[in-house]
Amino acid sequence: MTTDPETIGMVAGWLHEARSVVVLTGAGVSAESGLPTFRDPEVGLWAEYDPMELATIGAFERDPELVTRWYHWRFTKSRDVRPNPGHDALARLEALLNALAPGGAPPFTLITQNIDGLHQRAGSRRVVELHGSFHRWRCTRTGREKDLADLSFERFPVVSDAGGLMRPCVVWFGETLPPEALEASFDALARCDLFLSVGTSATVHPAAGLIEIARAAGARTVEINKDPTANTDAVDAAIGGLSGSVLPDLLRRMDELASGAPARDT
Ligand code: BJW
Repeated sequence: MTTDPETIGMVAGWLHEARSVVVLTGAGVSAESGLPTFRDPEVGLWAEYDPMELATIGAFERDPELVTRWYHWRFTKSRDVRPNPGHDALARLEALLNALAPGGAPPFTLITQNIDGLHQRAGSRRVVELHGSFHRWRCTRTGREKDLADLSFERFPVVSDAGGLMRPCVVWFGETLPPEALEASFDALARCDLFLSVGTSATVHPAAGLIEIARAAGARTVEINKDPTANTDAVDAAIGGLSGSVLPDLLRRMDELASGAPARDT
């Protein structure tokens, strides 16, 4: 793991050269906005309960009030925070790569495991939500979906007009991922020549396996993470640090490359 300017300059060069970039993000990218990650010791309902046990259909069936409160608490927390410089840098990267290669296949795909919508709020346009979103909820009886804004959270759990419990449109353990999200991910990975894994512990599948698909397609692989993960020793470049600092740094280096200015050490 390194934060040395040489590695950052090298990865900025790869980004500048790449024709198709895929970025996979996890909870670490939203940490600097003030949202708890899954596997760091945390506050509120996260300190009292193991998030890995709440994110299951079994937990919802056993205690729908608790699980609904947890997701609603997470939504209100996310509504009250802002995207951080890491989210902003990824939105700028997308715009920059689109401007460098107008037309044809999209040169940038952001695949996120996060359900908080912060990438979209930062201005990212092409976002694949692998684990769904807590902005949409669906009736467990009819399958009909509603926007969170159209639901009342005065009582927990939330019951639909049809008498079914409402659950967030997120992917819990043992559930399959949205087929359209998987398809969009596989499409992008098949043509990607640079893959970045950012702020994820890379422990949950199938997201954790996407890096292998990118590698098999011939892509260079990069990890940006606060702590080492199972990927750290296998990637072409591992940058240890906070995504809210490393990503803006990479963008600055890319701007310098795009304007022809010599890259300076930061
Ligand atoms: C920073 C930072 C900063 C902090 N800057 N970095 C193959 C092998 C083994 C098991 C399986 C397998 N295939 C399937 C499975 C089973 C299971 C699984 O993966 N289990 C593992 C635990 C072993 N997978 C599934 O069940 C999936 N479904 C599936 O495969 O269906 C087919 C199937 C069905 C039935 C049987 C078999 C197959 C579904 C997985 C759904 C995951 N859902 C959750 C909840 C989503 C809704 C919600 O948000 O509540 O997704 S669990 C949770 O983990 C959430 C996250 O998206 C996901 C990943 O977590 P993430 O983002 O990596 O967060 P953290 O906290 O783990 O890591 C944060 C990292 O950031 C850390 O490394 C920090 O250091 C770092 N960091 N601040 C940079 N500022």
